[in-house]
Amino acid sequence: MVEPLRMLTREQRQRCMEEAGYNTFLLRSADVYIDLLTDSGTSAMSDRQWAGLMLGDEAYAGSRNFYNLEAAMREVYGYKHLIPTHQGRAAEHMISQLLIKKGDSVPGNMYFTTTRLHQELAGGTFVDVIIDEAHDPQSLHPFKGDVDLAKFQKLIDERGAEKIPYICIATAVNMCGGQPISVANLKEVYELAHRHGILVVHDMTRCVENAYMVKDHEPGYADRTITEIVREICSYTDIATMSSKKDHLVNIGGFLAVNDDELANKARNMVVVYEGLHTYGGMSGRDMEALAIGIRECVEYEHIKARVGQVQYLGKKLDDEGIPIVKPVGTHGVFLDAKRFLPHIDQDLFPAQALAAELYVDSGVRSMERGNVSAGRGPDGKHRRPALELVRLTIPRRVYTQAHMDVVAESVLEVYDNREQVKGLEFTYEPEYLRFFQARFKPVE
Ligand code: P61
Repeated sequence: MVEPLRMLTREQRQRCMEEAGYNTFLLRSADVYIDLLTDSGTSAMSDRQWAGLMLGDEAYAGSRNFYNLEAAMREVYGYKHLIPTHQGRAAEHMISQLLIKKGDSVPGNMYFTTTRLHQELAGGTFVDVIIDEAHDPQSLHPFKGDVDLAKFQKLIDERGAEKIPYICIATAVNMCGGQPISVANLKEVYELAHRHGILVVHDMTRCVENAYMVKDHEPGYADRTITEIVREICSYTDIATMSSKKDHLVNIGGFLAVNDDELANKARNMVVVYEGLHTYGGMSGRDMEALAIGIRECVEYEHIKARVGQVQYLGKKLDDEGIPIVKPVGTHGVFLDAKRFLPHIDQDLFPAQALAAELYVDSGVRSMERGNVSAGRGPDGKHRRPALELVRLTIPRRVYTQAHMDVVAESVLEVYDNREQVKGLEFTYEPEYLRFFQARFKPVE
């Protein structure tokens, strides 16, 4: 399938950006030339997946597509039970409500927006236990997703294990650039957690991408298949939340996976309240079929190599030109370092937000802020001012060509050359939850 692209003039894009309140989430997609907002639900499905859509069994209960999905999940990831959901945050909501009590601490290898919000809404407090290198865009550590075991141990000593229901481990950590966790580190995390009766919840949204990096960089894994590595990663975790809109190459879908029978029953009891019956959880039968096929396709080596290779291509191009980016380049996008790109803009005037807006005005390329706006306000009511102030150029899977990447790189260079002219932004509307999605801004004169 092809889709015509429309190229607006610079003046038209300037007007679109003003109307969107300087927030790329509020642009209309018809006004975007190359859409690197996200890799979530934006990948292209294969011929096999489209064929799967024709096999939808839309029975209310017990659809055969559900059983195909369950079998595919067990084959690739190895968890025992699958509770389907319409997307990842629904699984996060359920597991947070089921396991977190008011006053609990929930450690994790860097926050993710929706994950942390659901932990907070359940009464918990997120505690960052990722290694310091993850917060440094210039550190070349190959596994910036690793947990600092001393930080985790300190939290256990200070709070007591009974106040820590689980540690949340993301693979291919989104907020620091799509950075992998090593299998060796994860195994140690699992052993430490289990010595204290703490569960390990795996945000496996981009686990396959993480497995590819393990194969490429971690000693001892070069000859293992992607599926073998994914299975080993999952074996050091107890529960998984999944947004299938990423690795699984579908436009919508997700699930919660658990090994414990009793917890599975509780989650099934909850899914009927919020999502739908436990054999569809918000997805249609045809969605589940395309998803089952996507699970098997995404672990094919040629696919994942090409996917990560395209991201690395854009990263290298920008790095060669001296553009400040997060290094090493991760797996789902290239992240511009707005603090070094726009050093003249204070972080409370949202340099990454301003940079994403400027890039769109320059060329129609849509990206996403991942900095002070995304981080939100802390308990003291102040902007969190995270160490990482980034703009994410996220690459959908199987959609764009290398030529598109070249256009993106050209535009970034152009904006870099004129960076002194970019101004900071201030809020004109700030929503209470996940403010970055719907916030509006105006330039500060
Ligand atoms: C994304 F700006 N990610 O990266 P759902 N865990 C992880 C995700 O990456 C993720 C979810 C859980 C998106 C969409 C999105 O702040 C934002 O299926 C590691 O989106 O519910 C989603 O899965 C949630 C964009 C989400 C954002 C939150 O573009």
